[in-house]
Order: sequence, then C-alpha cells, then structure tokens
Amino acid sequence: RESRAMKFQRQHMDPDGPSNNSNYCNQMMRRRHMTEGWCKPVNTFVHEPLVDVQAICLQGNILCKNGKPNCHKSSSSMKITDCRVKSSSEYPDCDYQTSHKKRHIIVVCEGNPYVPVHFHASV
Ligand code: T3P
Repeated sequence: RESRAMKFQRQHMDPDGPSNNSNYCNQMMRRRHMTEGWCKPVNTFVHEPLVDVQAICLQGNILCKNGKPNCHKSSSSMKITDCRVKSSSEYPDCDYQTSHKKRHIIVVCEGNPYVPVHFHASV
C-alpha cells in the first residue's frame, strides 16, 4: 500500500513542471488521482528537485497549528502551482484554477528517514 511519503510525492511533487498551460491543474489533479470520489478542493504542486524538498525537513523547525513540533518552513522560496477548484466545478467534471507562484512552503515531516508527509501551507 502507498506510504505517507509516497502519497506526498504523488500529490505534491512535479519537479519538471509546470507545463506552460492554464489546463495544468485540470490535467495534473486527474493524472495524480485527486479527482476520484470528489474534487480535492485545494492542492499545491512543487516544481523543485525532490532532494531540495526533502531537505526542508532539516530546516526551519516551527510549531504546527496542532501544537506538534514537526512542521518545517523552507529557507528559500520555491516554485509552486496552487490548484483551487472553481465554485462552478461539479464532480465528476473537476475544474481548477491554476496559479503559479514563488513562495516559502511549510511541510509536516515524519518517520525514519524523516521526510515530508503533508503539505501544510505556502507563505
Ligand atoms: P494533504 O494532507 O494530502 O497533503 O489541508 C488539506 C489538504 O490541502 C492537504 O492535503 C494539503 C492541501 N493544501 C495544499 O496542497 N496547499 C495549500 O496551500 C493548503 C492550504 C492545503
């Protein structure tokens, strides 16, 4: 079965992207299986090498909103794409707004090896 670390990579990693088109989120949310059963409302893809995203777990340790100490903020800003479902979207025709940004990202890390398992926010 899929580990939490593999799930993070499926949902949030696209190092070679983004392809330069406004359909990016519609294609990627489907291709990465986030439009099955529902349209996942918000999802961020990170366009940086996997090793650089994994390294965030060794950077800027911050308290998570739930009080746990395993949130980490990237020391540099990263290329990301936010996908947000449009209010007019109706399952199963999941329709997303695509927004390319450069932001610091906050991830939750877990396990041994200590790797990202959850995308928390961009700031
Ligand atoms: P996951 O836990 O599968 O990584 O917070 C609920 C979900 O929304 C969570 O999914 C992360 C995702 N999310 C983003 O991908 N980008 C964002 O900027 C925010 C706020 C949430």
